[in-house]
Order: sequence, then C-alpha cells, then structure tokens
Amino acid sequence: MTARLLTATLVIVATSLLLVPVAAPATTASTPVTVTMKEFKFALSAKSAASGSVVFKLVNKGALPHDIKIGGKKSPLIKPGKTGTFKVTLGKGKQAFLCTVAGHAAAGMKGTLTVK
Ligand SMILES: [Cu+2]
Repeated sequence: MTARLLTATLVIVATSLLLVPVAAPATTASTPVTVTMKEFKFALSAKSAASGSVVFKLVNKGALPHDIKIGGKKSPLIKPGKTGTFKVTLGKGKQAFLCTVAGHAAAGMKGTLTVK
C-alpha cells in the first residue's frame, strides 16, 4: 500500500466518522397523530409514536365536547365539530390516555399509545 493510498483511505474513514453523528439526531420532527373523538371512544391514526415531542391533531366528530389527557397533560376541550392541536412530551413505554369529561373514560373514552 502506498502512502498516498493510505492517506486517501484515512480521509474516507475520517469523513464517514464525521457524517454519522450529523445524520443521527434527525428524529425530532414526528408526524402528528390524528385523534378522532366521539361518544364514547377515541380512534387514533397510529398505534405508536416516537418518544419526545408528540403532536396530536384532535378532531371531535361527536355531539359532546371532549378532551384528551396523556403524559400528565390535558388538551383544551374540543367542541363538537371542531378540531384542535395538542403537543405533549412523551417518554418511552405504554402511555395511557383518556377523556377527562365526567363519565366519558368510564364509558370507553380511554386507551394506550405505545411510545417507542
Ligand atoms: Cu369525552
């Protein structure tokens, strides 16, 4: 192996080492999860979400106001026919969610989201 070839190899190795850490933290922006609310259930567009900041798009297709509580944070109350956006930071694991309007969770407005 010539000294020139060795230098070229080292440059390639050094460049690839530099590129790896730059490409890694591109996971911050996650796709929003659409949450459809009605009496008395939630329908989520995804069964799982990436940990970190998760954006929920709330769509109330029911006849009563609904909200969602997940990760210790409660969304604004969404009126019938209205939509809203709710952002919360979630850690890995199964995250339970529910509607905090009296009687709704007991009637079925609850579930879990797997956060990876
Ligand atoms: Cu509700």
